[in-house]
Amino acid sequence: MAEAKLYVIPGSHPSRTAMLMLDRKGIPYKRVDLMPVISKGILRAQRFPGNTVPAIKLDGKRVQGSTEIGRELDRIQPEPALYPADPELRGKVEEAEAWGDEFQQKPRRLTWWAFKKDRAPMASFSEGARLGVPVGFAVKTGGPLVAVAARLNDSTDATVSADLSSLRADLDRIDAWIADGVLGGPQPNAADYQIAPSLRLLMSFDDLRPFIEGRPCGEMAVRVVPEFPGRIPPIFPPDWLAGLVR
Ligand SMILES: N[C@@H](CCC(=O)N[C@@H](CS)C(=O)NCC(=O)O)C(=O)O
Repeated sequence: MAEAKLYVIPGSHPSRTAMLMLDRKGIPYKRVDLMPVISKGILRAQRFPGNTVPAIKLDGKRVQGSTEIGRELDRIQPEPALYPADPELRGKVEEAEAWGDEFQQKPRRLTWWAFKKDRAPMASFSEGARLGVPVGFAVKTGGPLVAVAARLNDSTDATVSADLSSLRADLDRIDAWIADGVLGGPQPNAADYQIAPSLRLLMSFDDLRPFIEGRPCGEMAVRVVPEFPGRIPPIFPPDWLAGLVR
């Protein structure tokens, strides 16, 4: 197989999904780190159909989107399988995966809101990345880029406070899937790889980690994604977190 080329943004949770699935398959790949927002033009120039990461060139084929990449990996190399063979369980895993693909937007929106308030923690997400410019410089000059990303992701006080109010219900749902054996099995499936990086990104918030790490979903996230860069010191108004307190 020709070498795969994976386009990512440092700290991007669906990019981590793609990396984990490639690692699981044992498919070697070259990682190309892109700067957020600027990534859009580069992906277009590389003739990808959309403008988001993860995007991969695999045997000359361009595939974009973490879910689509999972399906393509299983197609070109069926073992180890990312989806269960049992049709009923596969249906449930696909349902959890599709939900996880939507759920991604919540940690994304929260993160851009936080970076709009304080760009300093951005540097911690670039651990191990090769951006082509010094990370400190990128953070220092990144104000306009963060403003655009926050606007594109609708990261406002209203959306972010609402996201936090409904987060406990999201965690309950993930825990229920774990209790049902849809998620959190001995070998991660495509839905584990989809949802765990979102949880890890949420856990990079000092404000949110205590509400996740003691739960089955927190344990699953750390097991599936042992390493995830980034740390965001307390930033949310305490009353926005009230819904998370049991
Ligand atoms: N649901 C898609 C979403 C991909 C997505 O929105 N990726 C973000 C990074 S997490 C992106 O490329 N954003 C463009 C930007 O930040 O400029 C997937 O799983 O691939």
